[in-house]
Amino acid sequence: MLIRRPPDIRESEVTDEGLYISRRQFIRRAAAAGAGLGLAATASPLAACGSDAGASSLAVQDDELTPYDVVTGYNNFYEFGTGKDDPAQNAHTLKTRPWAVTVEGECNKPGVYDIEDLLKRYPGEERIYRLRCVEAWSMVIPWLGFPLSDFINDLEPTSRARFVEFRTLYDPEQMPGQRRAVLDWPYVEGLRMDEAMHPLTLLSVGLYGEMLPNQNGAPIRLVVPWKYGFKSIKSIVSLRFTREMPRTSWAQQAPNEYGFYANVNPEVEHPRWSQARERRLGEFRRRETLMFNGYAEQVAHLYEGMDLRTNY
Ligand SMILES: Nc1nc2c(c(=O)[nH]1)N[C@H]1C(S)=C(S)[C@@H](COP(=O)(O)O)O[C@H]1N2
Ligand SMILES: [Mo]
Repeated sequence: MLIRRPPDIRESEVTDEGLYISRRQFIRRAAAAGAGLGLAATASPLAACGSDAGASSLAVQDDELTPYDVVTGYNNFYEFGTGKDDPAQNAHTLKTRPWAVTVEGECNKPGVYDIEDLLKRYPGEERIYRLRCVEAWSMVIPWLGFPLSDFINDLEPTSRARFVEFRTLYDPEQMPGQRRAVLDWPYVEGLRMDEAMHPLTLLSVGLYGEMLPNQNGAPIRLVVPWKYGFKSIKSIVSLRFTREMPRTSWAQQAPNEYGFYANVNPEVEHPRWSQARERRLGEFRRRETLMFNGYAEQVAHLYEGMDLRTNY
């Protein structure tokens, strides 16, 4: 079955209105797409989300869902350690309730937004996206979430807002990896306003029909499928509209290796390795990495006239 509830999640924990609706919609859409085929169902991104934004053009041959155990067992979440299996081992110390997202900066509706209210106000939908890590592996994940643009529209950014900055929780008690100065904590990411408003950009609250496991960024994280995975910041506690380009964690840590844009680009190599190919987790063969991770038709216009070699 596509819908999987890990045995340690009790029924009482999954009754959030938004997720309940998501799951129902997901089941209906999966059925409508004839996708009751189990984990190997062909994943045409957006095919299951009810969008009419050219779903068929988003399909990539042989895109199969990455198995649940890989999606939740092989992670980058340095707040819980730098090993790929550290987050699954250690992230149980993160308390995801109560949880709120603080909104600040250039907008008319700053404030503290409770996660329960967000889940009620923005019913989730299913989005199957490829996610490609800068370390040259990729996955195909059935996310549950809502467009970031839905939230931003309600926050009424002013005309001065040019960027959105996101922050992860900072709490070394809950996130023991923050006791080591691997990064300048908290983790910070950012998007230009038009990237944030793009219909592909998702605030995700779940995957595989369930609430997000802690290691995947519970209770709410960003998913920007045409950018390297590090842009998809986890466990978000604040969102700030700014005039200036945010100082993002990885661009600050290693500016010659990681830029603000971080668009997936097979033609621009990382200083220490090529970005031309990738390994889909669960497979052995190498795949060609696609421009904008295969979403060029949807997003290339955002970067018209920009030199993507210098704006990496
Ligand atoms: N707060 C935070 N967000 C983060 C990271 C992190 O270390 N801390 N790692 C990023 C990287 S490098 C990747 S590839 C993705 C991985 O997401 P996943 O584990 O859900 O596949 O999360 C991104 N978001
Ligand atoms: Mo990554």
